[in-house]
Amino acid sequence: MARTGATLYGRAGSPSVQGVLEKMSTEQHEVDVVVVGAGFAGLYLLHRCRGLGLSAVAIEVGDDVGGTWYWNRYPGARCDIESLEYSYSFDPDLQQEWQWSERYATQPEILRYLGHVADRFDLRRDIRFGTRVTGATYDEARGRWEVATDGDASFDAQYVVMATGCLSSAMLPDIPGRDDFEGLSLHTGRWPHEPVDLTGMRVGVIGTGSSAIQSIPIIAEQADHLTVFQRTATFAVPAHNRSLDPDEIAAIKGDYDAFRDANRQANAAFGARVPLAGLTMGEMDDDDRRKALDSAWEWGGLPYVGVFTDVLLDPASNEVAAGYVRDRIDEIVTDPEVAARLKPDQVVGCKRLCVDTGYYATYNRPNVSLVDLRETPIEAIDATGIRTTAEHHDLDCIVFATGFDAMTGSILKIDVRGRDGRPLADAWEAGPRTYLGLAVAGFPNLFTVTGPGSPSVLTNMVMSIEQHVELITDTMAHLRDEGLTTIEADESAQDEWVDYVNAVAGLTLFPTCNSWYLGANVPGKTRVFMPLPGFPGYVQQCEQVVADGYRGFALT
Ligand code: NA7
Repeated sequence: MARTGATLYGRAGSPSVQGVLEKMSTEQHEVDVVVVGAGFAGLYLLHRCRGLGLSAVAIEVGDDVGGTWYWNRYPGARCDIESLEYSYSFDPDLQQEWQWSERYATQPEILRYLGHVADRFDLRRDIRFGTRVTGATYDEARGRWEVATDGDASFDAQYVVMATGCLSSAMLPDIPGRDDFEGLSLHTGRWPHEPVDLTGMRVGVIGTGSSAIQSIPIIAEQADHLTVFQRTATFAVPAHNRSLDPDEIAAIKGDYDAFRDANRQANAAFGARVPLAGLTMGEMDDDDRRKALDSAWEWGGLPYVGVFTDVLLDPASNEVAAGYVRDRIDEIVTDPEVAARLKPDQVVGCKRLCVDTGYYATYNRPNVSLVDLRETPIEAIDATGIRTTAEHHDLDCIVFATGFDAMTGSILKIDVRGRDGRPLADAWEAGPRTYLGLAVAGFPNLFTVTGPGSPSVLTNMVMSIEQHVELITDTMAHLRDEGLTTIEADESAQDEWVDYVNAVAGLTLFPTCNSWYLGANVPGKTRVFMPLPGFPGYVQQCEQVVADGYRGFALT
C-alpha cells in the first residue's frame, strides 16, 4: 500500500517569528470587546454584545465557526451529551426550529448547527477567521487591552474574553522519534478536513480516551489491521445512540423551557429526565442495586456515574459501579486475556467516562490487537512504526488520540500580560487561580468563559457557557450604565475561591487518578483539580456575588 509521507498534525502550529513581524499590524481597531474564539462561547458572546450595544470582534484561528467541533473531525466524533440538551437555549425560535436527527449528534451535525447559528444571527461579519491572537497586554494608564494577532490587524479593547474552549489545545506525546515516522500521522483533535481513507492500512491508535473509543470501531472496519496502544484501560458505557423519535422531540419542544430548567437544576446541568433512583448505594439492597445498574447501563452514557448518588464520593459505592462495567467487559470480549487488559483498575468516573458504540466488541475482530503499554511500554517511533519493549509494530498510519492540554492550554498559548506587565503564565505557575472561574486578580477586564474554577467540563458545556456569557455581558452593561470602566477580582476573594474549589474537589474521588481534569496528562503541568463540581450551587453563588454588589470584585 502507498505511503503518503504526510504529517498533518502540524496544521495549526504557531507562525514563525519572522512571519509575525512581516504581518505586524498595519491596522488598529478600537472595540469594546475582543472575543478570542468562535465556538459555542464566542458566537453567543458576539450575539449578546451586539444586543447590548457593545462593539465586539471575535478572533478565530480556524477558517470557520465551531471551535472544538471545527477541529475534531475524526471518524465517529460525537458529543457525549444528548443533542436536545447540548444546544443553545437562549433563543426560543432557534431551539424550536433546529431539528436534531440523533440522540447524540455527530460532529458534522453540530458544526452545521453552529454554522446555522452564525448565519441566523449574522455573526460572521464580526469574526476574523484564520487569525490567531498572539498577545494581550493591559495598558494600565489607559485601562485598555492591546490585543496582537498574527494577521494584519491589532485591537484596542476595553475587555478581552477568552472563549478559547476547554479542549482545544491538542497534545502530542513526546515519544522519541515521533517525527521520524514516514507514514500518515494524525491527531484526532486536528483531523484533516478532506476525507481520510484508511482502507487497507496497518493503523496504530495511541490512547484510549473518548476520541479513541469513538474512532476505534470505525477505523477497525476500514483498516487492514488496527493495533491499539493502551496506557490506561478505560470505562466505556454504551451510548445506545438512535434516531430521534418525532414524538420524543415534540414532547420536549412542547415545553422546552421546563426541560432546560430541570436540567439547570441537575448537578451537571444535563440528564434531568434520566430515571435514576437518587439513592446512595447503602440505601439499596443487593437486588435494587442490580436493577439500578442494569437500568443505568440500558439508559447508557454519562448518567451511569449517577447510578448511586455517592459513586463519586464513596469508594465502596464506586467499586460496585466499576465492577459492573468490568463484568460487562468479560461478557462482551471473547478472549479472556484481552478482556483482562481492557478492565480498568481505577475509580469509575474519575477520568471522564467514555460513551461508546461497539468499543469493547471491536476487540473480538480478527484484525484488531491490543498492546498494553503497562506491560510493554513504547520505546520509540521510527520511520516504519512503533517499537515497544516487546516488538516492532509495522504501521502505515499512526493516530494520536492523546488528548488535550485541557482548560488552560489555549489561554496560556497567548502572551497575556496584566498589571505591571505580569504574564498570566507567572500568575498561574502553581496552577490556574481564578475567582469564580471567570476573572483573574491582576488582570482587570479580562474574562474567561468556563475557565478553571468553574463547573465547565463537569457539566453540559452549553448550559455553562450560556450562564457565563450572560453574566459577563450583563456585567459589562452594568459597568457602562454605572459610568464605571474597570472590574477586577480581589486577590483575597480569588484565594478563598481557589481554596473552596480544592476543598469541594477533595470531598470527591476525582483527585484519585491521573486525569486531564487535574492536568496530570501534561508532563510538567501542576496538578490542580480545575473544574468545580456542582452547577446549581455555582450559579447560586454567582447570583449572590452580583446581588452583593459584585462581592469579591473591585469596580472602578
Ligand atoms: P483523553 O481523554 O485525554 O485521552 C487521551 C488518551 O491518550 C488516554 O488514553 C491517554 O492515556 C493516552 N495517552 C496520552 N499520552 C500518551 C502517551 N504518551 N502514551 C500512551 N498513551 C498516551 O483525550 P480524548 O481526546 O480522548 O478526550 C478528551 C475529551 O474530549 C473527553 O474526555 C471528552 O470530554 C471529549 P492515559 O489515560 O493518560 O494513561
